[in-house]
Order: sequence, then structure tokens, then C-alpha cells
Amino acid sequence: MALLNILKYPDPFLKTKAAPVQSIDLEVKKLISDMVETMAMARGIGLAATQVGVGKRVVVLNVPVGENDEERRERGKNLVVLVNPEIVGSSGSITYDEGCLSVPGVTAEVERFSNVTVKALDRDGAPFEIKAEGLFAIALQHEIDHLDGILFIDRLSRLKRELIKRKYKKAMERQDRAL
Ligand code: GNR
Ligand code: NI
Repeated sequence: MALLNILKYPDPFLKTKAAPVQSIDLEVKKLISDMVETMAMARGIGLAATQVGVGKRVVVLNVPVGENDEERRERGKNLVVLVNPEIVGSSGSITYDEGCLSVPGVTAEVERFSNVTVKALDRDGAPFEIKAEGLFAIALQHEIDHLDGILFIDRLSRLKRELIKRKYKKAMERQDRAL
């Protein structure tokens, strides 16, 4: 197991489109377990391979769902690994205040589908399909966007994007000074 470095905006690699995984070999399996570890350490609800500098279509998710806080806190309970994920159905719309481990310190309201059906391969290469709604659906779309080189700030109006970029630059400068 190893922690991976999460690339931060404006790293140009975040704009690249990831290639489908041809075979889930040992290298891909190691990538998956390292991504799961990195996501947990970073306290993210999802992570795409693009964010750790790997151009492969691999996503891990751990969206807190459950009836109560105890269930929500159970680590790894909601872990989902998706290889070559594809949105095969979508409906409705939902707006949510999104953040991203690759754009730390800023959030913005993004409109997405409220319901999606995603097909993918699991870590053993078996195909599966999931129907998701709410935050789970949002996170799936956010992660698949990463694989296509798209950040949540790219989905904002130009005006909002420029405002967020300025906020982000300031937050980064503050962080640099604190180090
Ligand atoms: O941890 C994350 N939280 C989050 C909150 C709202 C919408 C999307 C996300 S994904 C983000 C982790 C991340 O950056 N994944 O790419
Ligand atoms: Ni992200």
C-alpha cells in the first residue's frame, strides 16, 4: 500500500482524457488499492486515477450513505471501485455545492443529473450496473468527468469560474505563506 500524490489545479494532467483499462492486471490492482488508501487519507468521497497522475479509467468512491451517523462513519462500507465506468442512463437535475481534492479550499454550486445509471467493471473485471441518486449520483458524474479531463469549475459559467479561480489563487497563496 502506498499513498499517492493528488495533483492540484492548474496541473495540466488534470485536463487529459484517460484511456480504458485493457486488462485488470497486478498494476491496475495496485493502483486501485493505493487509490482507496489515498482517498481515505484525504477524506474524499471519491477519487479518479487522473487525479493521481495515471491516465487510466479507474474510479474509487466512498459516499457516506446510511440511516444514521454510526452507519455513515463505518469506513469502507460504501466503497465502490469502477473500471471503465460509463453513464448509460440519466434523468432529472440537482444542484450541489461541490468541492474537489484537486481544487482544494473552494466550493461552488454545480448542476448535474439527479439520477444516473452507470455500468462498469469491478476490480475483478466483472461487469456491473448501479443506479444512483443524490450525492452518490453527483460523485459518480464528478469522477467520470475527471477521467475526461473535466473539473467541476469547468461546469460553471465563465463569470463564476473566474471568481472561483481568483478565490482559489488567494487560498493557495495563503497556504504557501503558512508553510
Ligand atoms: O471529496 C469530495 N467531495 C465532493 C463533494 C461534493 C461533490 C463532489 C465531491 S468529490 C470530492 C473528492 C474528489 O475531488 N473527487 O474527484
Ligand atoms: Ni474531484
